[in-house]
Amino acid sequence: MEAVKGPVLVISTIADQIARTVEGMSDTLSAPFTDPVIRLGVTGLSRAGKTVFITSLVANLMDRGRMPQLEAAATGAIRTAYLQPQPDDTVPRFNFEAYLSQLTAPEPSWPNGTRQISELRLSMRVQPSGLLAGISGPRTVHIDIVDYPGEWLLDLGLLDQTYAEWSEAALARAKGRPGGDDYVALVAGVDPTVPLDEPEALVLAERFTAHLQEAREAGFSDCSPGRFLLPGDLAGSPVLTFAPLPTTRYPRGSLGREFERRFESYKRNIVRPFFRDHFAKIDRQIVLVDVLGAIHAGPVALDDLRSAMARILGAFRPGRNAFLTRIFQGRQVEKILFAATKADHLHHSQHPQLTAITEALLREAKDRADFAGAQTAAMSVAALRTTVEETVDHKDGSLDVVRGRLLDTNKQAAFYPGKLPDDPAHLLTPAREGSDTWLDADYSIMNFAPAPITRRPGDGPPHIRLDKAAQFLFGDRL
Ligand SMILES: Nc1nc2c(ncn2[C@@H]2O[C@H](COP(=O)(O)OP(=O)(O)O)[C@@H](O)[C@H]2O)c(=O)[nH]1
Ligand SMILES: [Mg+2]
Repeated sequence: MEAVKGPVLVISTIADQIARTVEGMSDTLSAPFTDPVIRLGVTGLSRAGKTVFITSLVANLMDRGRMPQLEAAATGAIRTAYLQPQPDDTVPRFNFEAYLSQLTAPEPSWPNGTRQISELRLSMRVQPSGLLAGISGPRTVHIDIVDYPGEWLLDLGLLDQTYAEWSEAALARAKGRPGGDDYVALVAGVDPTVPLDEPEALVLAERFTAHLQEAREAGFSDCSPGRFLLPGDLAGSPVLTFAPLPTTRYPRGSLGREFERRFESYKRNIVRPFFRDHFAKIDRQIVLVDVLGAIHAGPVALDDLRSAMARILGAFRPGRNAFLTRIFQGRQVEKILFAATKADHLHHSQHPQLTAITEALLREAKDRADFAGAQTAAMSVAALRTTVEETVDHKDGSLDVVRGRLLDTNKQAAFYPGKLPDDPAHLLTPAREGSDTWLDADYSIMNFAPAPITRRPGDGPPHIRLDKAAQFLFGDRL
């Protein structure tokens, strides 16, 4: 729980309330006269697959030939779908056209990583079916897709922490992780009570950031504060120039006191505005999770993914946090879909196991809370299918594999990632117990290039279960 700690906090509290109230008012005033809007949040840690997901989803909603499981597409209720200017002028637009042409070029390539929030409005003309079909004409439904880094959700936990609590936890987490021991050793030689020296502060922040980056690259998920990995235009600013230090009483003007102040500033100027201005407006949410990538990185990475997901899910339980309760004002995210991405790395005979592992990863977090009534589901998806399935002869009988073009060599290869267990506990238990390696199996991963696509008219890019995901997320509103 967050305590009211001083005048600054009270002011920002009032600002939060005013922001929500003014907005709430304009919502009510204009609601009956405007078309329905669904704000769909798309999140996931970096490289989870957000950009590819949004690009393929939008392309497949515009050309609906591959969307049989989306009811409104199958029945023909969706007449047309088209892009429109988004409602928020200050949020960067999701660069749909550029990403789609990259993915569907004669020599397709993956889009570059994105490091900030972006938005896209897709509007659909929908002809109501059933009782209303005869009386009412087609109506327009807008889907505002908001792409934001999952790392930013991890930051919610910071709001409940003091600088000392955060420092202690961050130093403990760093131990044994890539670059972490170096940072801990560096800090051991630092006296946080000495007067602040800005070059020294910068070195500490840079070294701590480098450690977070290395850990992320090695497959760790919980690498917060989120803006340290994805700084955008804040790179180098004082609000990101802090790092964990040994806890003690920091005198006035000392390094420790200044880092404490900047930590509070990070919470106030970065974390809170994101939740207030963006997160609190989301109606439906998809959380993309690279479960296969974490399994490949090993038990420690898988357990870290589990705990990061538990913290991310904390953001969807407004009742748990005074700040969230205030900004949500009784609203809630109505549906949350957890999607294991890149399922085209697996033959479909293994998709049920992948989905079961995804469900189990989230179970602990789900059991602790009811998500205040939000409906949740887990699925295995591939936003862009890069492989075809094959069954090949193998020394122990036949083997279900996938075949695709490798990213680094450009060669075609058949690939079998290893047998995922039917019981998710066979992975999650050793992960929780901190095993260094998987005991009875080795899970490999290959990076496939997007395959050149020949599309029939009316078809979007090939995918796995995007239509099912769309049906869950907003099918009920079409
Ligand atoms: N095989 C396959 N790879 C994918 C898929 N989606 C994403 N990827 C891979 O994951 C990388 C990161 O995806 P991206 O959408 O940029 O992730 P973001 O950082 O969450 O936006 C891509 O460059 C691809 O290599 C998919 O559906 N199938
Ligand atoms: Mg992206």
